[in-house]
Amino acid sequence: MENQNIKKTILSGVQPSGTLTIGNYLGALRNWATMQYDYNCYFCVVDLHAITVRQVPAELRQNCLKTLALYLAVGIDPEKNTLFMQSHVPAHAELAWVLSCYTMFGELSRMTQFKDKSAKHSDNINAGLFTYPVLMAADILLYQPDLVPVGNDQKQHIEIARDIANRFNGVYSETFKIPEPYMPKAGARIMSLSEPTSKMSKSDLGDGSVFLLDSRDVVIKKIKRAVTDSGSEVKYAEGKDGINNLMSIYSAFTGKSFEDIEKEFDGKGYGAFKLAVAETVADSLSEIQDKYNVFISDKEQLNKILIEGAQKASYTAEKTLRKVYRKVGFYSVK
Ligand code: AQP
Repeated sequence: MENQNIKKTILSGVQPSGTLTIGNYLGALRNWATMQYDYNCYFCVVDLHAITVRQVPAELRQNCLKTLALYLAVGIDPEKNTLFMQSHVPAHAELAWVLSCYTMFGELSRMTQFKDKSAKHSDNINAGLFTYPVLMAADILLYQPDLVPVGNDQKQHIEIARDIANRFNGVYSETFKIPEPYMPKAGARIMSLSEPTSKMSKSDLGDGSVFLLDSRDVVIKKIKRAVTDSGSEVKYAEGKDGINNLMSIYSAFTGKSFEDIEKEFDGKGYGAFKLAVAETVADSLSEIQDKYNVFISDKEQLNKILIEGAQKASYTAEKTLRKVYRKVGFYSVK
């Protein structure tokens, strides 16, 4: 029988701020699916984070369920893992407030995601966008995880979560476990196909992002149109951002090394390489989509998973929150 107590704990989540991309898949979800056998896992849909950028309510509601169905479609087993919606566990928002009092304005100002998103959404630079890393620290620390599997873009957020936890532990004695980031070897940072110096994002609705629910034709069209340089040699090299990105994608989906890819496409040019990448990605996505279609059509099952997940997550989260409230000196009648 599996013993949850001797397994290490991991926690991760994705924002339902659109349809997930192959960046979310390779940087996060795919790892979760392999880690679920060896770890005690909490995977959430971080809907509270999504409203830092204005969302259309009906679309957000849909995207929450679609994100859960995609978790299931990539093979994450709801029996083995705790799958839940962040807003269904109030302890996330409650701990975030406490932790915000142990987070410095200066350290939040240095977050690159805040700078990037403020530039992208200059008409809505809200306080939530600024305090996003505090909520993320609460998401993580509530479950006392050993590891947080994320793409490379989230490394800075894990570091600040560790700093906040260390600061709190320093003031009040050991309260939070200090988590380590866990990044995949291949696919930790997938770049936009149309702008290969920026990361691929689900909120980029142009041809730069390949979405997990894109049709085969759309995937092939987007990858064939991917921006590359004026050369023709398939080689991983500085300055060849577009080709480097396609090589990373191909490597992550096939398991082939860059050296093998260079040999495979020696003398064949960019056209043949792009087609091979496109077909490989389209084949993998069609497997995910077949499973997704089954899960998304059973709302009752999705709701059941969310209800049970929120109960399980709340049990652990409440335990940590009560400990924090006690340490900071809140009066309790229990
Ligand atoms: N391009 C990427 N390459 C590798 N990993 C990525 N991740 C996101 N983009 C890439 C990883 O996916 C997980 C979930 O991310 P998120 O949804 O919480 O937020 P994000 O990083 O801001 O993702 P997006 O797609 O860019 O969303 P929007 O457009 O809404 O901001 C994280 O583990 C992240 O590392």
